[in-house]
Amino acid sequence: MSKPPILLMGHFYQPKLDELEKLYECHRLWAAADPEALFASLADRCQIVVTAGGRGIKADEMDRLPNLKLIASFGVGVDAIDLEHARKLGIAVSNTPDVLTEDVADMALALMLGTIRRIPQGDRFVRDGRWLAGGMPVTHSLQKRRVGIVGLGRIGRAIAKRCAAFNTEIGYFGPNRKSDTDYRYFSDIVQMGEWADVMIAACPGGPATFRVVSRAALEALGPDGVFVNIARGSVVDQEAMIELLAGGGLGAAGLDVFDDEPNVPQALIALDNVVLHPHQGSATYTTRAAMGQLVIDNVGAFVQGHELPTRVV
Ligand code: 8YV
Repeated sequence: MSKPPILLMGHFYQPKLDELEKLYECHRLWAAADPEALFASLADRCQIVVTAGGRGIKADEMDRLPNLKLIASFGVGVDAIDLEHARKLGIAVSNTPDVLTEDVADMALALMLGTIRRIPQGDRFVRDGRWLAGGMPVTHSLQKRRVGIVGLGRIGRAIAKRCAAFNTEIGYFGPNRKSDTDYRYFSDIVQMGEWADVMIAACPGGPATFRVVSRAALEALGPDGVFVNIARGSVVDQEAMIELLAGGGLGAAGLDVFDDEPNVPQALIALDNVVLHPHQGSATYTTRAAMGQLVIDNVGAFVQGHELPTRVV
């Protein structure tokens, strides 16, 4: 039996990509000498696209594959996929939730602690030999601070659980109050900024959360405030954030995600009060393998006519 064709639009965890390539006739868009010709050659027979969270798939790309029936994405966030268009065309979309929650939450805590206790700056201090001339300046503490989480979904809750172990008070902002927690709810992010010492963005990206962490929210967080982002660059007003960090209006930031990755503005790189990380929240062997397996499972379920294990649309 011939292998079903798949258009691979974004690279993902190599060992699982290798497995997928053994099972299907895979075409790597990023390696194609002529991407247009590849789309054209697959147009009448390709039902499956596998993409990565950051790459997604645009409406016009879906249009070029008139037989497309499944978009299996490697990642929980589906903000780079035009979901409305997929819905309209009756194309199913799957993602990789749950398996990455704990690692992403760990990354939020690592960034929060690393930013407040200035761990990378300390590393540079030792490497540069500056310790020999005297001790590193003292830092702020996380103890007894207030942490406001933007988005109390799966990842937000995993972050809150960890924050509780660090003796912090926990609040959250989101569209709805959750009936099953006692964490302090804010329906207004600026009010949460006024209350919080640390704000952690953990909400999905996309139009509903675009720039939800506004200039006003960051100003409310204030000169001693710390902003952590493990969500998407789009959820924060990056320009305002850089201005406030540079001018002392915001204390510090720990960032795993950015607008227009992997292009990080020089103005942000130049700052000493930021910890920067190259979108690695889910990037551990175990989690990436589990995410890749979910992609394979969703594709397999589609081919066999079964319900998708993690369907979004
Ligand atoms: C991945 C992510 O890095 O799951 C997500 O939404 O942002 C990350 O886990 C990304 O999707 C891989 O492309």
